Amino acid sequence: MGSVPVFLSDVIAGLSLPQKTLPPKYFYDAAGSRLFERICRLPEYYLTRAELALTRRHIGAIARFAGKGAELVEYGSGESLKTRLLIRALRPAAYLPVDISAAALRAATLRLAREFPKLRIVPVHGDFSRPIDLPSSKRKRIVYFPGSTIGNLMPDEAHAFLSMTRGQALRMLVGVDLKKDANVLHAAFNDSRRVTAAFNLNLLARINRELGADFDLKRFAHYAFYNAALGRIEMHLVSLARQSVRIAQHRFAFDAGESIHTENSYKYSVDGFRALAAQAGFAAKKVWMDRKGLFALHGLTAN
Ligand code: SAH
Ligand code: AVI
Repeated sequence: MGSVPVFLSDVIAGLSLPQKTLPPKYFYDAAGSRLFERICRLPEYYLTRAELALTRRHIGAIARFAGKGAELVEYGSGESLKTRLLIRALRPAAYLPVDISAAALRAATLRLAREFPKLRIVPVHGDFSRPIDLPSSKRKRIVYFPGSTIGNLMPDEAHAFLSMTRGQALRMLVGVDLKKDANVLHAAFNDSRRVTAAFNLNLLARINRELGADFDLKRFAHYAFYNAALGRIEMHLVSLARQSVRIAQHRFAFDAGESIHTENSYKYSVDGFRALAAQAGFAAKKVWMDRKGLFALHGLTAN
């Protein structure tokens, strides 16, 4: 007997929990990555614009902190948008984008190779929720983790991730969305064009496509709210009826109103994130923000 593919076993395990759950890393098939790129350009989704603005504004100081000529490792690189600013300023010896989305990684690598013909690009297709073996090198490395992707990890997962990267580089740049007015957060995850809803529902479409399931997408609705007590946006897919869904040889019953919890997006104050970094053995040496104080980029050094 062959082993059960990990996507299938993660889906079965998550939907068997009392609060049905799916890991957010599965959002990013080719369609999911394209939807995320559209989210980044939405008027309500301030995160990308704020991080781009702060990176442009402080690029000199960021480059001095990161140091020139090292290898630049980026986790969750997606379309490598902000990275272009860093590549120009740092002139890295190599760029190693790491992403679970083969499609996004391929497209970004092709685009960057055209834009920076002299840059050595070493794409790494992998899942950073497990230990990742990067190709060995004698060069110094800087790890870049923008976009507040760290906010999609539970605090214990964020701790495990930071502990892993601590063994890979002495310096890190981590982009983190700040706590703010819940209405601003709510709008960013409930955009009027419903692109975030499509992004959330694509997870069920992907399960149908790849695992031969029979989710009826019209019978699930996107639901996102700010959970102030836990400091996170929660995204759910809510069943609009009592129904049952088949996935491979498994069946899952849903009550009307029952949800699948698909994503958390934690928001951290500057001090809250510094405490998380300190627990993983990093000292937070620098922090840069956009003019509106929406987003922070932390410069960490390994203790
Ligand atoms: N850094 C980009 C993209 C952020 S979206 C930006 O700032 O805009 C999050 C990215 O992380 C996606 O490209 C997704 O495919 C990737 N990703 C999510 N979970 C992952 C995991 N467990 N391992 C590797 N990549 C992951
Ligand atoms: C990738 N990540 C940081 C996004 C976020 O803001 O948490 C994912 C996302 N989910 C809905 N909109 C965007």
